[in-house]
Amino acid sequence: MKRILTIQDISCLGKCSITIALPLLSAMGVETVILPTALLSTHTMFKGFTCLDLSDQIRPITRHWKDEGVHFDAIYTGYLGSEKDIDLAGEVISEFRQDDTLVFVDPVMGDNGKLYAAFDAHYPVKNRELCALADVIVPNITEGSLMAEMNYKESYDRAYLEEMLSHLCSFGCGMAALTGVSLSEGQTGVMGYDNRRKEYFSYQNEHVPASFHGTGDIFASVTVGALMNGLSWPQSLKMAADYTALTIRETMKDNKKPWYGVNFESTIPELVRMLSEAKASLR
Ligand code: PXL
Repeated sequence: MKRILTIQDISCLGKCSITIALPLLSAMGVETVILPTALLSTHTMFKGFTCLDLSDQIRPITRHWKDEGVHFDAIYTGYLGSEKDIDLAGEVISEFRQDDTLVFVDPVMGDNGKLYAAFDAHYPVKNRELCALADVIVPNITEGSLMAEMNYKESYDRAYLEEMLSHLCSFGCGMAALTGVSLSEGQTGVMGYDNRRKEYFSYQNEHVPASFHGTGDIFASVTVGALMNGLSWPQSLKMAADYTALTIRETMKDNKKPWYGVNFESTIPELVRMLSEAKASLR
């Protein structure tokens, strides 16, 4: 069984980060080791959240794992929350990366053209350094534009996305995918770039007119889970896009507060079905 280490926060209420990665990756048949960087009462879009910084635990925990001689097939980082935690995640990557370890970075820091309130203008520079260590990165357009130092555009063409992707890969990662992109009216999906093969890939679904917290974490978790199951880069991005769109549609039936997150619990059986169908096509 493949084993992933995921480094992100635990937000107790408001589904995101580890409370999404752990159930989805487990459902996809991947052992998931967690390294929580902080314990929050809720994610940071709620008012009045509490936050216990756990970063002083990272070195003692990983030292213990080193003594155990543990091997990770992938290291997946998500929301880190501070520049110090980005540096610590970089240390963990250098310490545990082996030739067969996939380093997957979701540089979570903003949306809709803006950095999240907790971060200042230097945070994207630090995230770019972390992305340079990665094999795969999955920013949204806001995060991509901040790291590539390009203007954020609400409406754009394929050339804008291609320029952003090749810029991002020029910092060092092997593959990059921009999430939440619209290549034609009424459609939303993903556009990826494989820097080794110099190949672009895009996949679009009908746009679902709703916005929920945590969909980026759903997309990232399913992509890395699919890659761990032996699916190709385009197959993994397609599955992540389809599953994210399906889960948003499912959540729309339940008229609750969008910042509580999506109802992925109801769509896990479909994820398992999609994965086994895709794996059967590999045989
Ligand atoms: O879903 C990304 C995320 C994860 N963790 C925390 C967050 C956010 C986005 O705002 O606040 C704590």
